[in-house]
Amino acid sequence: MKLVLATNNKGKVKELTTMLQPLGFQVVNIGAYPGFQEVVEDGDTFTANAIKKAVAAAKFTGELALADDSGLEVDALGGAPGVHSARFAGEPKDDAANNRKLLELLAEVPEEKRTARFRCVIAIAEPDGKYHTVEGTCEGMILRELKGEGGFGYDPLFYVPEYQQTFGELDAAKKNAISHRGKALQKAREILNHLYAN
Ligand code: ITT
Repeated sequence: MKLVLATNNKGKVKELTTMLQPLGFQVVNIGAYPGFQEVVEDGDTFTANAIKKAVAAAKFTGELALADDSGLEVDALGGAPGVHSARFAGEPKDDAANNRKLLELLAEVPEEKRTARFRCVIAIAEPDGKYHTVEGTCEGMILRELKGEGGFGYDPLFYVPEYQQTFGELDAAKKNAISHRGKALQKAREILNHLYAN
C-alpha cells in the first residue's frame, strides 16, 4: 500500500522514510504528484497544521497520506518559535538565519533558563478526509553556539543532557530513537500497523 509523505522538508523526508520503510508501505513523496499546491500553514497549533497538510495530500493523491508539523518551543521565549519555527527569521525559510535569531534572542538568558522542547504532531489521513493524529516531544537545552553537522533546522543548537550531545552531533539512528518525531512515529506506526497494514 502507498503512503504519501506530505512534506517538502528534506530533513523530515529522510527521517520519516527511514522509520516508515520497515513497515512495508511504499513510501512516496508528495513531490511525485505534480500540481499539488503547498498548503498554507495558518493554524494556531501543530495539530491543526498537520491535519491540514495530511488531508490535502490524501484528497489530492487519492492515497493514504502522512504529514508532520513540528517545531521548537523555547521556555524563555514563552514557547516561541512554536508553529512559526520554519520561518522564525522570515521568508524565505532559512535554517541558518533561524539559528542566528534564536541565539540573539537568548544572548542574555542564563544556562538554567535555556530549556526547550521539540514537539511533533503527525497526522495520517485517508482520501475521504478521515484522519488520526499522534504527538511526541523531546526535552533539551539551547546552547550558545552551533555544535554538529547532522540533522537539520535547529539540531546543532538543541542539546540533549541525557546524551551530552546536540541533535546535530547524535547519529541519525540515536536521534530517531529519542526525538519528538521518533516518538510520534512510534505511535503512528501502531495506527498504520493496525488499520492499514497490507
Ligand atoms: P513541511 O511543512 O513541508 O513539512 P516545514 O519545514 O515548513 O516543512 P513545519 O512547518 O512543520 O515544516 O516546520 C518545522 C520546522 O521546525 C522546521 O523547518 C525546523 O526549523 C524545525 N524542526 C522541526 N523538527 C526539527 C528537527 O527534528 N530538528 C531540527 N529542527 C526541527
